[in-house]
Amino acid sequence: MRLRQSFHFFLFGMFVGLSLSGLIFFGYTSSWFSRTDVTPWLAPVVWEGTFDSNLIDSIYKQQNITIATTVFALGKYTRFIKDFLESAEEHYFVGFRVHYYLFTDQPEAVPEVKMGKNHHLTVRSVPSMDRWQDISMGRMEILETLMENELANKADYIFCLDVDTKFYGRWGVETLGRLVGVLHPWFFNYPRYLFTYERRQESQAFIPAGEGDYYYTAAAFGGSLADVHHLTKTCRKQLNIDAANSIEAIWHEESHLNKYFLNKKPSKVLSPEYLWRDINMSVGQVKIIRFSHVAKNNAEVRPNV
Ligand code: UD2
Repeated sequence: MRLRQSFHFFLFGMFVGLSLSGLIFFGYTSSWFSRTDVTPWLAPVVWEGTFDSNLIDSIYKQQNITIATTVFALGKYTRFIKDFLESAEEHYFVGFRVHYYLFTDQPEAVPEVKMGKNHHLTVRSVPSMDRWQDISMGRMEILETLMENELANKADYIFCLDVDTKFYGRWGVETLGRLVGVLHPWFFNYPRYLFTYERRQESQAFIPAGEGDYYYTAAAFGGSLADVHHLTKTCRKQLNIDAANSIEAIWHEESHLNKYFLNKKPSKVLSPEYLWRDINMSVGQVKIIRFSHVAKNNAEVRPNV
Protein backbone atom coordinates (compact mmCIF):
# COMPACT_ATOMS: atom_id res chain seq x y z
CA MET A 1 0.00 0.00 0.00
CA ARG A 2 2.74 2.41 1.08
CA LEU A 3 4.69 1.46 -2.00
CA ARG A 4 1.75 2.28 -4.26
CA GLN A 5 1.21 5.64 -2.47
CA SER A 6 4.82 6.66 -2.96
CA PHE A 7 4.58 5.63 -6.59
CA HIS A 8 1.56 7.91 -7.01
CA PHE A 9 3.43 10.73 -5.29
CA PHE A 10 6.32 10.10 -7.65
CA LEU A 11 4.02 10.25 -10.70
CA PHE A 12 2.33 13.41 -9.40
CA GLY A 13 5.73 15.03 -8.79
CA MET A 14 6.83 14.09 -12.30
CA PHE A 15 3.62 15.58 -13.72
CA VAL A 16 4.02 18.90 -11.85
CA GLY A 17 7.73 19.09 -12.72
CA LEU A 18 7.20 18.43 -16.39
CA SER A 19 4.26 20.85 -16.63
CA LEU A 20 6.27 23.61 -14.97
CA SER A 21 9.32 23.09 -17.18
CA GLY A 22 6.97 22.92 -20.19
CA LEU A 23 5.45 26.26 -19.23
CA ILE A 24 8.86 27.85 -18.69
CA PHE A 25 10.13 26.38 -21.97
CA PHE A 26 7.08 27.57 -23.89
CA GLY A 27 7.27 31.07 -22.36
CA TYR A 28 10.94 31.25 -23.23
CA THR A 29 10.61 29.97 -26.74
CA SER A 30 7.17 31.18 -27.86
CA SER A 31 8.77 34.20 -29.54
CA TRP A 32 10.66 31.78 -31.83
CA PHE A 33 7.52 30.82 -33.64
CA SER A 34 5.78 34.16 -34.10
CA ARG A 35 5.97 35.94 -37.43
CA THR A 36 7.36 39.50 -37.39
CA ASP A 37 6.15 41.98 -40.01
CA VAL A 38 8.35 44.83 -38.86
CA THR A 39 11.82 45.03 -37.32
CA PRO A 40 12.53 46.86 -34.05
CA TRP A 41 13.97 49.71 -36.19
CA LEU A 42 10.71 49.85 -38.20
CA ALA A 43 11.87 48.26 -41.43
CA PRO A 44 9.19 46.13 -43.11
CA VAL A 45 9.63 42.35 -43.20
CA VAL A 46 8.12 41.18 -46.49
CA TRP A 47 5.80 38.18 -46.29
CA GLU A 48 2.85 37.07 -48.37
CA GLY A 49 -0.06 39.28 -47.32
CA THR A 50 2.00 42.38 -46.49
CA PHE A 51 1.75 43.89 -49.99
CA ASP A 52 -0.61 44.20 -52.96
CA SER A 53 1.33 43.01 -55.99
CA ASN A 54 -0.84 44.83 -58.57
CA LEU A 55 -0.69 48.10 -56.68
CA ILE A 56 3.05 47.95 -56.02
CA ASP A 57 3.76 46.94 -59.65
CA SER A 58 1.76 49.93 -60.91
CA ILE A 59 3.73 52.31 -58.69
CA TYR A 60 7.14 51.02 -59.84
CA LYS A 61 6.04 50.81 -63.52
CA GLN A 62 6.14 54.61 -63.59
CA GLN A 63 9.81 54.67 -62.58
CA ASN A 64 11.55 52.88 -65.48
CA ILE A 65 14.01 51.09 -63.18
CA THR A 66 16.69 48.51 -63.98
CA ILE A 67 17.58 45.72 -61.57
CA ALA A 68 21.08 44.27 -61.99
CA THR A 69 21.32 40.70 -60.74
CA THR A 70 24.57 38.87 -60.15
CA VAL A 71 25.15 35.16 -59.92
CA PHE A 72 28.32 33.04 -59.85
CA ALA A 73 28.73 29.54 -61.28
CA LEU A 74 32.25 28.14 -61.13
CA GLY A 75 33.39 24.54 -61.42
CA LYS A 76 30.54 22.05 -61.17
CA TYR A 77 28.07 24.75 -60.17
CA THR A 78 27.49 25.45 -63.87
CA ARG A 79 24.94 22.62 -63.69
CA PHE A 80 22.64 24.92 -61.68
CA ILE A 81 22.55 27.76 -64.25
CA LYS A 82 19.77 26.40 -66.45
CA ASP A 83 17.18 25.94 -63.71
CA PHE A 84 18.20 29.20 -62.07
CA LEU A 85 17.75 31.27 -65.24
CA GLU A 86 14.70 29.45 -66.58
CA SER A 87 12.85 29.72 -63.30
CA ALA A 88 13.95 33.35 -62.88
CA GLU A 89 12.50 34.14 -66.27
CA GLU A 90 9.15 32.81 -65.04
CA HIS A 91 9.04 34.59 -61.70
CA TYR A 92 11.74 37.23 -61.22
CA PHE A 93 10.80 40.89 -61.85
CA VAL A 94 8.57 39.91 -64.76
CA GLY A 95 7.68 43.05 -66.74
CA PHE A 96 10.63 45.04 -65.36
CA ARG A 97 14.06 45.70 -66.78
CA VAL A 98 16.55 43.10 -65.50
CA HIS A 99 20.22 42.67 -66.37
CA TYR A 100 21.81 39.43 -65.16
CA TYR A 101 25.61 39.31 -64.78
CA LEU A 102 26.73 35.71 -64.69
CA PHE A 103 30.32 35.08 -63.57
CA THR A 104 31.80 31.74 -64.54
CA ASP A 105 35.10 30.02 -65.28
CA GLN A 106 33.42 28.12 -68.17
CA PRO A 107 31.50 30.54 -70.40
CA GLU A 108 31.09 27.75 -72.95
CA ALA A 109 29.01 25.78 -70.44
CA VAL A 110 26.34 28.50 -70.11
CA PRO A 111 23.16 27.11 -71.65
CA GLU A 112 20.97 29.05 -74.07
CA VAL A 113 18.04 30.40 -72.08
CA LYS A 114 15.37 32.53 -73.70
CA MET A 115 15.16 35.90 -71.99
CA GLY A 116 11.84 37.67 -71.52
CA LYS A 117 11.12 41.21 -72.67
CA ASN A 118 13.66 43.71 -71.27
CA HIS A 119 15.65 40.94 -69.61
CA HIS A 120 19.31 40.61 -70.62
CA LEU A 121 22.16 38.28 -69.73
CA THR A 122 25.86 39.15 -69.75
CA VAL A 123 28.34 36.34 -69.15
CA ARG A 124 31.69 37.26 -67.58
CA SER A 125 34.76 35.08 -67.38
CA VAL A 126 36.51 34.70 -64.02
CA PRO A 127 39.46 32.49 -63.05
CA SER A 128 38.80 29.05 -61.55
CA MET A 129 39.55 28.54 -57.86
CA ASP A 130 40.53 25.51 -55.81
CA ARG A 131 38.51 26.22 -52.66
CA TRP A 132 34.73 26.72 -52.61
CA GLN A 133 35.22 29.03 -49.65
CA ASP A 134 37.39 31.32 -51.80
CA ILE A 135 34.79 31.31 -54.57
CA SER A 136 32.07 32.25 -52.12
CA MET A 137 34.10 34.95 -50.34
CA GLY A 138 35.68 36.27 -53.56
CA ARG A 139 32.25 37.35 -54.77
CA MET A 140 32.38 40.50 -52.63
CA GLU A 141 35.41 41.93 -54.44
CA ILE A 142 34.08 41.07 -57.92
CA LEU A 143 30.74 42.68 -57.11
CA GLU A 144 32.43 45.77 -55.72
CA THR A 145 34.44 46.16 -58.92
CA LEU A 146 31.43 45.53 -61.16
CA MET A 147 29.43 48.26 -59.44
CA GLU A 148 32.34 50.69 -59.40
CA ASN A 149 33.40 50.24 -63.01
CA GLU A 150 30.26 49.42 -64.91
CA LEU A 151 26.93 49.74 -63.23
CA ALA A 152 26.92 53.37 -62.09
CA ASN A 153 24.54 54.60 -64.80
CA LYS A 154 23.20 51.23 -65.88
CA ALA A 155 21.16 50.02 -62.93
CA ASP A 156 19.14 51.40 -60.04
CA TYR A 157 19.04 48.33 -57.83
CA ILE A 158 21.07 45.17 -57.53
CA PHE A 159 20.47 41.70 -56.10
CA CYS A 160 23.29 39.20 -55.54
CA LEU A 161 22.05 35.61 -55.55
CA ASP A 162 23.39 32.07 -55.07
CA VAL A 163 23.13 29.88 -58.18
CA ASP A 164 22.22 26.55 -56.55
CA THR A 165 18.68 27.83 -56.29
CA LYS A 166 15.37 27.94 -58.09
CA PHE A 167 12.42 30.33 -58.22
CA TYR A 168 8.99 28.87 -57.48
CA GLY A 169 6.96 32.05 -57.02
CA ARG A 170 6.88 35.78 -57.57
CA TRP A 171 9.96 37.82 -56.65
CA GLY A 172 9.06 41.37 -57.63
CA VAL A 173 9.31 45.06 -56.80
CA GLU A 174 8.06 44.46 -53.24
CA THR A 175 11.67 43.42 -52.53
CA LEU A 176 13.22 46.72 -53.61
CA GLY A 177 14.74 49.00 -51.00
CA ARG A 178 17.86 50.91 -50.08
CA LEU A 179 19.48 47.97 -48.27
CA VAL A 180 17.81 44.58 -48.31
CA GLY A 181 18.64 41.51 -46.20
CA VAL A 182 16.99 38.08 -46.29
CA LEU A 183 16.29 35.96 -43.21
CA HIS A 184 18.19 32.68 -43.30
CA PRO A 185 15.74 29.76 -43.57
CA TRP A 186 17.51 27.75 -40.85
CA PHE A 187 17.41 30.45 -38.21
CA PHE A 188 14.41 32.72 -38.73
CA ASN A 189 12.48 31.08 -35.88
CA TYR A 190 15.44 30.50 -33.58
CA PRO A 191 16.48 32.62 -30.61
CA ARG A 192 19.53 34.83 -31.05
CA TYR A 193 21.86 32.72 -28.91
CA LEU A 194 21.62 29.94 -31.51
CA PHE A 195 22.69 32.14 -34.44
CA THR A 196 25.97 30.99 -35.95
CA TYR A 197 27.66 34.39 -35.87
CA GLU A 198 31.45 34.55 -35.76
CA ARG A 199 32.35 34.39 -32.05
CA ARG A 200 36.15 34.77 -32.17
CA GLN A 201 37.22 38.30 -31.29
CA GLU A 202 40.22 38.03 -33.64
CA SER A 203 37.91 38.11 -36.68
CA GLN A 204 36.48 41.33 -38.10
CA ALA A 205 33.16 39.48 -38.31
CA PHE A 206 33.03 39.02 -34.49
CA ILE A 207 29.63 39.59 -32.90
CA PRO A 208 29.54 39.29 -29.10
CA ALA A 209 26.93 37.15 -27.32
CA GLY A 210 23.76 39.13 -26.69
CA GLU A 211 24.13 41.24 -29.85
CA GLY A 212 22.60 40.80 -33.30
CA ASP A 213 19.09 41.19 -34.64
CA TYR A 214 18.57 38.34 -37.10
CA TYR A 215 20.69 35.79 -38.91
CA TYR A 216 20.80 36.81 -42.57
CA THR A 217 21.70 34.61 -45.51
CA ALA A 218 24.46 35.55 -47.95
CA ALA A 219 22.59 33.64 -50.67
CA ALA A 220 20.53 36.73 -51.42
CA PHE A 221 21.03 40.39 -50.55
CA GLY A 222 20.55 43.62 -52.43
CA GLY A 223 19.47 47.23 -52.48
CA SER A 224 20.43 50.45 -54.20
CA LEU A 225 23.74 50.48 -56.07
CA ALA A 226 25.33 52.90 -53.62
CA ASP A 227 24.33 50.92 -50.55
CA VAL A 228 25.29 47.51 -51.91
CA HIS A 229 28.57 48.94 -53.18
CA HIS A 230 29.34 50.13 -49.65
CA LEU A 231 28.36 46.70 -48.28
CA THR A 232 30.59 44.74 -50.67
CA LYS A 233 33.50 47.15 -50.22
CA THR A 234 33.29 46.91 -46.42
CA CYS A 235 32.98 43.11 -46.43
CA ARG A 236 35.87 42.80 -48.91
CA LYS A 237 38.09 44.96 -46.65
CA GLN A 238 37.13 42.95 -43.55
CA LEU A 239 37.78 39.67 -45.39
CA ASN A 240 41.23 40.98 -46.40
CA ILE A 241 42.09 41.95 -42.83
CA ASP A 242 41.03 38.50 -41.62
CA ALA A 243 43.12 36.85 -44.37
CA ALA A 244 46.16 38.93 -43.35
CA ASN A 245 45.62 37.73 -39.77
CA SER A 246 45.21 34.11 -40.92
CA ILE A 247 41.66 33.80 -39.73
CA GLU A 248 38.62 32.77 -41.78
CA ALA A 249 35.20 33.55 -40.33
CA ILE A 250 33.04 30.56 -39.52
CA TRP A 251 30.59 31.11 -42.39
CA HIS A 252 32.94 33.07 -44.62
CA GLU A 253 31.42 36.18 -46.25
CA GLU A 254 28.06 35.35 -44.64
CA SER A 255 29.61 36.06 -41.22
CA HIS A 256 30.90 39.41 -42.49
CA LEU A 257 27.53 40.22 -44.04
CA ASN A 258 25.87 39.59 -40.67
CA LYS A 259 28.38 41.89 -38.99
CA TYR A 260 27.68 44.55 -41.62
CA PHE A 261 23.90 44.32 -41.10
CA LEU A 262 24.41 44.62 -37.35
CA ASN A 263 25.96 48.06 -37.84
CA LYS A 264 24.00 49.16 -40.91
CA LYS A 265 20.46 47.97 -40.47
CA PRO A 266 18.65 46.84 -43.63
CA SER A 267 15.89 49.21 -44.68
CA LYS A 268 13.85 46.17 -45.77
CA VAL A 269 14.02 42.54 -44.66
CA LEU A 270 12.72 39.67 -46.77
CA SER A 271 11.11 36.72 -45.02
CA PRO A 272 12.36 33.15 -45.69
CA GLU A 273 9.77 32.98 -48.51
CA TYR A 274 12.59 34.64 -50.44
CA LEU A 275 15.18 31.98 -49.60
CA TRP A 276 13.89 28.62 -48.55
CA ARG A 277 15.49 25.16 -48.77
CA ASP A 278 14.03 22.48 -51.00
CA ILE A 279 14.82 19.90 -48.34
CA ASN A 280 12.65 21.67 -45.71
CA MET A 281 9.05 20.76 -45.26
CA SER A 282 6.78 23.78 -45.20
CA VAL A 283 6.48 25.62 -41.92
CA GLY A 284 3.30 27.32 -40.66
CA GLN A 285 4.09 30.94 -41.36
CA VAL A 286 5.87 30.35 -44.68
CA LYS A 287 2.83 30.29 -46.96
CA ILE A 288 4.65 30.67 -50.28
CA ILE A 289 8.07 29.47 -51.32
CA ARG A 290 9.35 31.96 -53.88
CA PHE A 291 13.06 31.17 -54.09
CA SER A 292 14.76 28.13 -52.68
CA HIS A 293 18.10 26.40 -52.37
CA VAL A 294 18.04 23.15 -54.33
CA ALA A 295 19.29 19.98 -52.66
CA LYS A 296 22.92 19.33 -53.54
CA ASN A 297 25.62 16.87 -52.61
CA ASN A 298 28.38 19.20 -51.38
CA ALA A 299 31.05 16.50 -51.61
CA GLU A 300 30.17 15.94 -55.25
CA VAL A 301 29.84 19.53 -56.51
CA ARG A 302 32.52 21.38 -54.54
CA PRO A 303 36.19 21.42 -55.55
CA ASN A 304 37.26 20.67 -51.97
CA VAL A 305 35.64 19.53 -48.71
C1 UD2 B 1 26.05 29.31 -47.51
C2 UD2 B 1 25.37 30.54 -48.07
C3 UD2 B 1 26.19 31.07 -49.22
C4 UD2 B 1 27.59 31.41 -48.76
C5 UD2 B 1 28.23 30.19 -48.11
C6 UD2 B 1 29.53 30.59 -47.43
C7 UD2 B 1 23.02 30.24 -47.51
C8 UD2 B 1 21.70 29.69 -47.89
N1 UD2 B 1 24.01 30.15 -48.42
O1 UD2 B 1 25.80 28.35 -48.56
O2 UD2 B 1 25.59 32.23 -49.77
O3 UD2 B 1 27.54 32.49 -47.85
O4 UD2 B 1 27.37 29.60 -47.12
O5 UD2 B 1 29.90 29.69 -46.46
O6 UD2 B 1 23.16 30.80 -46.46
N2 UD2 B 1 30.06 28.65 -55.91
C9 UD2 B 1 30.46 28.25 -57.19
N3 UD2 B 1 31.27 27.15 -57.32
C10 UD2 B 1 31.69 26.43 -56.25
C11 UD2 B 1 31.28 26.83 -54.97
C12 UD2 B 1 30.45 27.94 -54.81
O7 UD2 B 1 30.09 28.88 -58.19
O8 UD2 B 1 32.42 25.43 -56.46
C13 UD2 B 1 29.20 29.85 -55.77
C14 UD2 B 1 27.75 29.59 -56.18
O9 UD2 B 1 27.21 30.78 -56.69
C15 UD2 B 1 27.09 29.21 -54.87
C16 UD2 B 1 27.81 30.17 -53.90
O10 UD2 B 1 29.16 30.26 -54.38
O11 UD2 B 1 25.70 29.41 -54.94
C17 UD2 B 1 27.82 29.75 -52.43
O12 UD2 B 1 28.36 28.45 -52.28
P1 UD2 B 1 27.47 27.28 -51.65
O13 UD2 B 1 26.07 27.43 -52.15
O14 UD2 B 1 28.13 25.98 -51.87
O15 UD2 B 1 27.51 27.62 -50.13
P2 UD2 B 1 26.52 27.06 -48.98
O16 UD2 B 1 25.50 26.13 -49.56
O17 UD2 B 1 27.30 26.56 -47.82
